[in-house]
Amino acid sequence: MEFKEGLTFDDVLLVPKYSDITSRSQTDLTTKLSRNLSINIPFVSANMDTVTESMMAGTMARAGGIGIIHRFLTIKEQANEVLKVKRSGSVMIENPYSISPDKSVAEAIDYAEDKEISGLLVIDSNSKLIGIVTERDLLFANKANKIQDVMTKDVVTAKLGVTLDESKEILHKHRIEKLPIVDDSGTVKGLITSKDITNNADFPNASKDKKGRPLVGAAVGVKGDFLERSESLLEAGADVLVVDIAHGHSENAMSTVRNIKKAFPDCELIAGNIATAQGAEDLIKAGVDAVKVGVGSGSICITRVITGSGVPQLTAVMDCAKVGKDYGIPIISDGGTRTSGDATKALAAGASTVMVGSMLGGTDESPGTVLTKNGKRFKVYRGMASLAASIGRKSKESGTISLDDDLNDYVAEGVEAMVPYKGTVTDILKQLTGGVRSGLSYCGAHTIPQMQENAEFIKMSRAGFAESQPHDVSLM
Ligand code: RVP
Repeated sequence: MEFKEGLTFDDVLLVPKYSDITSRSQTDLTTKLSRNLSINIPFVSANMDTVTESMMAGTMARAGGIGIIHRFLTIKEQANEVLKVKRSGSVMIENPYSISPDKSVAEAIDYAEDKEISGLLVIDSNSKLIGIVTERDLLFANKANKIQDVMTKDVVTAKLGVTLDESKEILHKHRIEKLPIVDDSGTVKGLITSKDITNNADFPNASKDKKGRPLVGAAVGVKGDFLERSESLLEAGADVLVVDIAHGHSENAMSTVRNIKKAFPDCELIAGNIATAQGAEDLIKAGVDAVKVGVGSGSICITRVITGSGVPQLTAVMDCAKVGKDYGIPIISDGGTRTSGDATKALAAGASTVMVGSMLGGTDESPGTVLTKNGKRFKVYRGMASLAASIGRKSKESGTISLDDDLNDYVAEGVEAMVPYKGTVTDILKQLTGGVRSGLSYCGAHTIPQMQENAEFIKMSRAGFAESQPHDVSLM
């Protein structure tokens, strides 16, 4: 039996090369997420229930990356999360939420809360615009009142084809925040909001689809409802689906990929996780548009402890990237990224993007509440194969968890943990992308593909690793 050597991020450094870069802004982080989809920074937020729902995905896309909505939601809930991302930040919302005039104020408040929006268009039975209700109209209104009694009736509208500049002028002139777009017969065709216009200007690097809407991905499993789920997610506008299974080099994963591709040939499809060249090749042959690499590298993952299986992340990425390059299929390094240096090493080793969990958990945009313990603030961050995540899933499926359920039957491959509360993910992404841009410069590269050509790794000893950390000083 042969032993193969496996290395990970802390085993190596990138050898500095001559660089003509004088400013980080001369570097370009545009990269391929999958065969037909590009993003503007190489970061993807993990499809985990303590990392990515619509808030995280929207922020990731605004910053130039992408988020993958996790799959531990009902199909309707998950599709709704996709829809929320799609509707945030597009210049014109195509099917704005509306309500009929005979509904009550209470119903309008519930509906707006459910959709996380601040106003509703009021339309008659022929879809003609007859009013608008915003937070201001609803705030102190009697909840039993009808919408027609509280709505604003004289609505300022614009015609289909109105330009962005014209819309801004109208919004400013009338001191309003929402501009419904109607056709000649007064039928609603869209909605432009001041928030979306500002978003568009504030986030020039955002990852967008052809219609100018934020990019978003969503995960599906390999059992049960995956085709129905895929259909709903694609209908809601998901730009890419991710077949999510711990052991992606399996018949389960391959057949799921083939079935999704057969049912939805145009669907951009990522699958994983795998950690070997053969795993990558088999998924590529099954039809994927990108391969997600990482077995046991995640911060909350104990697969290697429980099963003894896995490949150190850097070697896994290098092996898979060789195959990816042969087939023209991008590789996503998933798990074990703790610093921008780790991300740079993964990219230099051949990954096109890096999926991140723990670094993005604990932020304002990650699901869950902030907890205080011993005066410090935290958020829960847990493995999707942890006991807590499994209990969460069970109680979601059956509405409750019974004391008779034998939890000892569940062999967890993940742990539940807490990560420090970190504020907004936007700041974290600034640090991550800034670090990677500098990393490119140290490799004498302006782009990620150039860095992959130029990169030279040097293996280091324990002493080399110790020297790489702050040492012989007291940290403040
Ligand atoms: P990290 O960024 O190191 O926190 O790793 C995140 C990754 O860990 C996820 O994208 C996923 O591949 C993996 N993961 C998630 N849950 C579990 C588990 O319970 N074992 N592992």
